Amino acid sequence: MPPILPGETDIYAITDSRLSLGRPLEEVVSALLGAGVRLLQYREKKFKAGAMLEECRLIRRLTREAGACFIVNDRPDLALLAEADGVHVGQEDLPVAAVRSLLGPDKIIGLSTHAPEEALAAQAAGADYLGVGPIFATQTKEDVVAPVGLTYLDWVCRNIQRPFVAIGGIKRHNIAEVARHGARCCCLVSELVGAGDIAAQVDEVRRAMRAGMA
Ligand code: 3NM
Repeated sequence: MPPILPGETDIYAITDSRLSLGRPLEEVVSALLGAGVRLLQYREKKFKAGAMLEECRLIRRLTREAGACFIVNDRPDLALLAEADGVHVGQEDLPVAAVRSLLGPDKIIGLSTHAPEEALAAQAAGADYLGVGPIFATQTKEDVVAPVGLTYLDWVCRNIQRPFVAIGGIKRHNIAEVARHGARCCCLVSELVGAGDIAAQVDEVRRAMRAGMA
């Protein structure tokens, strides 16, 4: 199964048990995949490693069945053990070169960036895709930098050749604007895993995004 990068698919979903209305991970992930999400990241900051590995293995099974790409946040060890397609790291996590030496050339490595110099460095370091954000204010990520707004997104669209995903505070009501500014893949956390009806929410978000691209 070839890995799927941002830009080859429009929606990038990230798990977060704190926002999932008490529903089990399997229910949330199945709903996302059933709605056609093809790029999914596992992100839990406070769980123990053993519990995270079990959850990663569960997501690997579900994403494999659905033909979806599976990325693990921050933890190359878990990605290798669970046979994930790749890892997403932040500016203060392991550097891309170190993750590459662990994962080899075929796995996907994503890197969060918040400013032009970080985007250029991510590209030079060989990141396969860039996170671009936070576009708007978000409560979901702790210690997040101030919103970079659409200005940084505009800069990335003009200057970066790698695939990228816009992230941070993206909702149904503002995703059209993000798409209008050139994003072809958007990542939403609270708006998707926190929705009562996840499948309906994915449909609505997609519809709104397409409207912005038209
Ligand atoms: N990374 P929501 S913002 C995980 O800017 C993450 O790098 C960000 O959550 C970045 O869609 C973010 O609920 C959280 O605002 C996005």
